[in-house]
Amino acid sequence: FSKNDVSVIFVLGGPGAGKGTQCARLVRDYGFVHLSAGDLLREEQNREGSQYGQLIKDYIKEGLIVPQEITVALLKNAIESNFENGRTKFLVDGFPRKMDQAITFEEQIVPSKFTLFFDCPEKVMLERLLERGKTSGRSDDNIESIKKRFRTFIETSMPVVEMFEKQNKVVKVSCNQTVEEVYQQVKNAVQDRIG
Ligand code: UP5
Ligand code: MG
Repeated sequence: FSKNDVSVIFVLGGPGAGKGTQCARLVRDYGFVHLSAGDLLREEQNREGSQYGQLIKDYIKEGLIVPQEITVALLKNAIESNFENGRTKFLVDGFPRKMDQAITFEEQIVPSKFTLFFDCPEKVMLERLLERGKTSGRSDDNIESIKKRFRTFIETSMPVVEMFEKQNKVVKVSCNQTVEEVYQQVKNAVQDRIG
């Protein structure tokens, strides 16, 4: 595929802000392909014969950003195989969360149309993640890992959001409301921009 063949919306926000939940609704109503970078990494971690399994496992538990080569390659492959099946509209969820990834992806794969940014107080995210942790089975849904994820988000990922803001490519959604209320804002943002 080439840059003009596909369109990508980045979906960013802190851990537990509701990115995955809202992406699922957009898939249902607009036919996007949802690519969660975290899900792709967890899949790769569990893939038999993966040379990155242990590395991914360690990074996720520590709330650190996996080296971009791995994540960018997983996203590129996922876009490619979906494109071969005729799919062209993508929600890239939880990526880019470090400056180098943002630049590599937009230069080498495709520039994003815009970023949907979920703004959420840490206290709310913490409650959601601890609640989800009771059943999620995720190795990073525990208080130690969650604190590390929050720190990485502020120190490493927010600068990416700020860069896109300077380019006027961020639509901010306040996510401290019910799933349906948040989705109304999300729909408005997406409809305004994709017609
Ligand atoms: N919930 C959602 N919305 C709600 C609402 N409005 N009201 C009440 N409850 C709401 O939601 C979280 C929980 O909250 C759920 O239980 C939901 O029902 C409830 P969810 O939609 O899952 O939130 P999301 O923002 O997707 O949270 P997630 O935990 O997936 O975010 P992270 O960004 O932390 O996780 P991700 O999977 O993207 O990344 C995990 C790790 O992978 C990273 O920490 C990092 O180590 C690694 N990673 C990389 O290294 N590189 C990457 O590029 C990406 C990830
Ligand atoms: Mg998620």
